[in-house]
Amino acid sequence: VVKSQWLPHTEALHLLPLSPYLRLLHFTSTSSDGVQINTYHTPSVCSRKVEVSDYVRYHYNGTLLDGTLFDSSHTRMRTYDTYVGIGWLIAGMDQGLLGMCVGERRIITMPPSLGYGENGDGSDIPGQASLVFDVVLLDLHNPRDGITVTNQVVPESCTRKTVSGDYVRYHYNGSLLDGTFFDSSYSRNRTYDTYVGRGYVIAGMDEGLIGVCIGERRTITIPPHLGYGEEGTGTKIPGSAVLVFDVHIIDFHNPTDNTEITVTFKPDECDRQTKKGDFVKYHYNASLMDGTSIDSTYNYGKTYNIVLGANQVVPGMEDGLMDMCVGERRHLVIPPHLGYGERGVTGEVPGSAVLVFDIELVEMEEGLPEGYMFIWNDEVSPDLFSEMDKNSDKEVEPSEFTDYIMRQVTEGKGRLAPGFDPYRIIDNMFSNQDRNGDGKITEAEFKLKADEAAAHDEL
Ligand SMILES: [Ca+2]
Ligand SMILES: [Ca+2]
Repeated sequence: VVKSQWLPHTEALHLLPLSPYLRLLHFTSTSSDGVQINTYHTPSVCSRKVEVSDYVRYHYNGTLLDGTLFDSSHTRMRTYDTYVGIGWLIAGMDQGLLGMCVGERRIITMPPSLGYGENGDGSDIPGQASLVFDVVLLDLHNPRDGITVTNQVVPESCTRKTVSGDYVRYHYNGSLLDGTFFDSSYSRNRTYDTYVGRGYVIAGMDEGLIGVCIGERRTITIPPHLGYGEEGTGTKIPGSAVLVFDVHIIDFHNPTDNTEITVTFKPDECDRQTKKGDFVKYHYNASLMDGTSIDSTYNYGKTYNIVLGANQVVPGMEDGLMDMCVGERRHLVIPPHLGYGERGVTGEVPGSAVLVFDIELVEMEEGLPEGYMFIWNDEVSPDLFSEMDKNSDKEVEPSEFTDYIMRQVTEGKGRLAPGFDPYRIIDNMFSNQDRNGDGKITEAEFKLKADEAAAHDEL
């Protein structure tokens, strides 16, 4: 019965030679009582084909054999989303979609027995109608799927891989399975930054970003139940969509990280190692983990000079310059909480960036003990006040005070903290002694201060 109703329609094809899909039907091997499948576009890549119990999203035009359109997902502007092969569809579609690739276009022709049978469906599909569906498959997954990681490019050197709780900065291009682009961090010209494994991102991404190396590239394919589910999100991610993220890991760190110090060159001779308070002169090359250069003292032809422990550089650099010999070279990896933090430096260091410094200690000047800005190398003169009071008017003026201290320094009897403006130090010393702030130090003021200092030393 089915066969006899099928055949007359085949004749009808010859009457409509210009219709493109009908022309294709000429080349179809006819199995007159089954589903006919004509693939007229095959995608270049097909990693997977529709199997029984898969969930698919597709567009279709449904026509009768004479070309009458009875239904189209295109006109509704939304895909048809369904399980395949488990009776959710008319039998002809349940069969006809099997083996299909994402991006494939095929014409599925079915006899009425595999469509809507004797009674048809509503007013559009008459009884005993053979049906022709022109289908393009957009999406495919199985509810049992996990994420898949493909196209991995792992850098040669990878000493560490992300674990849950790490903070990752990465770039991504996001697309649907059919290639439709939906989002890119590159378009915003900044990385996406997040903790991984902590539920801040969709479950599939949380999982796909575990075990990555800095510099690694990978494609993470995420089924909807690990993505945006049946609802989708925004205007670009439809419900039940599989998501494909091409990611590039820029850097990552853990909030518990310390500065990583690798000695790359150690001089044979090293009399003394740097300590807090030392004035150090060093060269550096600064870059990001992806190799982007930030700055280099070599460009300026002069060293960077700081006092260690005086908060003149980021904490990670303070760490990296400690216990170092002159001539020594080090490779430092500084996590953002010991660098420029979440804010970074506008135009130079992105927020939350891990920094890489290659440093070389060129010179050091020993600092003073903590809390001191001036110390005596020799015994203090018992008659300090009158030595300072050059014009013997029983008052020490600023110029007398400054001249005296500078002379002690020049003669090697005393020492000022290195790395600071000596005149500012001396000004502070003077103010300290000038108790009533009248710009002169009297003998009484001087003695009071000396007694306090002595008492302090005893403690
Ligand atoms: Ca005087
Ligand atoms: Ca005074």
